Amino acid sequence: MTSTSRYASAKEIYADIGVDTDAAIEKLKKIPVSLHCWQGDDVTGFDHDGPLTGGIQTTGNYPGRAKTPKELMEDIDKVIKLTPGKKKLNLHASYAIFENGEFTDRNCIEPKHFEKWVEFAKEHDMGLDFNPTFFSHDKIKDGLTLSSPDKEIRQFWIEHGRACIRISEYFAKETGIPCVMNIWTGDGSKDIPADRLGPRERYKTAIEEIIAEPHNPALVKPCVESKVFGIGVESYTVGSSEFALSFAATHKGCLPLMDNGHYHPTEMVSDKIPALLAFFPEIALHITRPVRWDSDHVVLFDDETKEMAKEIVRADALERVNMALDYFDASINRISAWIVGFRSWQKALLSALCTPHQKLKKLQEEGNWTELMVCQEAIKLLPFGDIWNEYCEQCNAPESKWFEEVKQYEKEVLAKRI
Ligand code: RNT
Ligand code: ZN
Repeated sequence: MTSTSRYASAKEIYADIGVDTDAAIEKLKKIPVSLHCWQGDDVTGFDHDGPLTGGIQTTGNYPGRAKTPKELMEDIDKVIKLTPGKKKLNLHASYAIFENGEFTDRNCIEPKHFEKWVEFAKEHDMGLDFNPTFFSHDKIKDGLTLSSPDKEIRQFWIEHGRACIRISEYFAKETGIPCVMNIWTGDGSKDIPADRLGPRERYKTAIEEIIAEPHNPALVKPCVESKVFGIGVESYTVGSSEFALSFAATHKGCLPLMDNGHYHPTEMVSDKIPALLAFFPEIALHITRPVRWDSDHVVLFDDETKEMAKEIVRADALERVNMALDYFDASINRISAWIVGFRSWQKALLSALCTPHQKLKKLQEEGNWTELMVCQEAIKLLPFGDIWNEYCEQCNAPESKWFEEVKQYEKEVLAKRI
């Protein structure tokens, strides 16, 4: 059987349960997912020489890490080419590009330090998202940035946040696509604090000062990302879930960002998505794979990933959820890691778009939990692989070819990097 006839047969099977697979494919082609630039270089960036510090960590030392803007862009080019679907590119402030030995500290960075990225985004017809970088810097004092009791430290980071709002607006104006700007800090403490409220009050005021930087809310969408704990920050996290949610709920234009690695292991972000959609016009996600903790493993086509995509699609909220990937694995070929993760989220979305949600919802509403279970189990064995292959073919990123090309690239490019 050729792939065309396999698709024709699968399409019929889906049509029988009321799913239009052509429409699903067309829809997915238009939904942007933000590709994180930091998988390519282990979250290093270009504005410092020191290690990754501040509550996150990469593990592994697979050869071939991108060390220059040129290398990173080359790698991103590969990932874009070998993945189906519409993209935005997600940058961190630490990826500023300085020319000829020039250096500008984070509180003073300007749009000009990101001109090359804008050019790159335009070439690929992509929007840009942005993140101030509150880690890997010597102005982190006792593990704190925006919540530091030291006014000078706080001020430095507030200025950084404000500079990033200006850069985000520049991105939106240049690309014509709104920029999601996410605020995450690793602020917290290793051991039991004596004051949990003070740092949170300072954090609140500091974020308020950042978002007070004049900007057009239709162009810049500030977010606050919460976290439960980090390595070396086990006892107290300033920007906890309650903090971030309450902040977003009480500050117009500010979105809550949920990273599914940032909760207790039995908490499910798939369940939290519709809870937030009941209150917020828009929310944001960092899609990752936590293995026991916020380990930032490569996203796979696993149950919770599928469940998250289902919640977005069945709530008809693809336009209300800003989806970004966030993982970094340095123990395997980084390009492959990037591609597997991006493709996994695309699979999850397509699979959700090929689910007869109306029919299933009706069964639930009628209280027919028996048939609901039977249907949900039957759906798992539908020939989804044929729909996926058709989508990949249409997007010129066939499943059967990409890994060969990555292996070739490893041989010809990555292995030659020193
Ligand atoms: C860290 C947060 C944060 C970072 C990126 C690099 O735990 O998830 O989003 O991963 O900003
Ligand atoms: Zn995150």
